[in-house]
Amino acid sequence: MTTVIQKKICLLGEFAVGKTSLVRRFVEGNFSDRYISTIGVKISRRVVERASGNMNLLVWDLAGSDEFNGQIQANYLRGSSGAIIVCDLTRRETLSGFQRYVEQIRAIGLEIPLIFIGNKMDLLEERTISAEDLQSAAETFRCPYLLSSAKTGENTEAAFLRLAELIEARG
Ligand code: G3D
Ligand code: MG
Repeated sequence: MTTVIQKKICLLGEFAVGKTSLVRRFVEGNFSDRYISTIGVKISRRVVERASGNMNLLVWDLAGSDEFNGQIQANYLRGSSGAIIVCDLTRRETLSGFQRYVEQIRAIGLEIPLIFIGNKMDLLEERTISAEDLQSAAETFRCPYLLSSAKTGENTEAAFLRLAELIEARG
């Protein structure tokens, strides 16, 4: 019998950075198993095959507006085994949110692996955040980072799989 472990991960990032698009790519239509309307969260599921057994990833994504009060934020984060924090490489202000998200995660006592994603790497001409900017943010918080495109699919799966690896390494 194979063991299946279940892990919750959540997506964080300013409005329209591409969180939902990244999740959609990753779960490939296997979307919206559950929708918790009271807190505006959509939960999708994908099984990732790992050497140690299958990992059932429950991906939490904000369904509506990304504005919420502190209580919902805590409910959204609580129980997560990892998080993907996303910025939009064409909107410089979306990078400054990273610190806030990391602080919110730590404020509720979560010590979980994080991955920083600079999304929309396909929009080269419009890029206002460089790979070096992202790298330096990642170094500040000691997190791995990746540039991705939910549009082309580049590094989309890789980001989720990397997080799954880090979660697995934590045991
Ligand atoms: P959010 O869930 O973080 O709020 P969404 O963001 O996934 O809803 O994406 C916001 C918009 O950005 C969408 O455009 C989506 O198609 C686009 N988008 C997401 N990822 C990428 C990407 O990697 N490259 C490009 N070029 N666009 C992307 P619309 O026009 O549907 O609002
Ligand atoms: Mg969304």
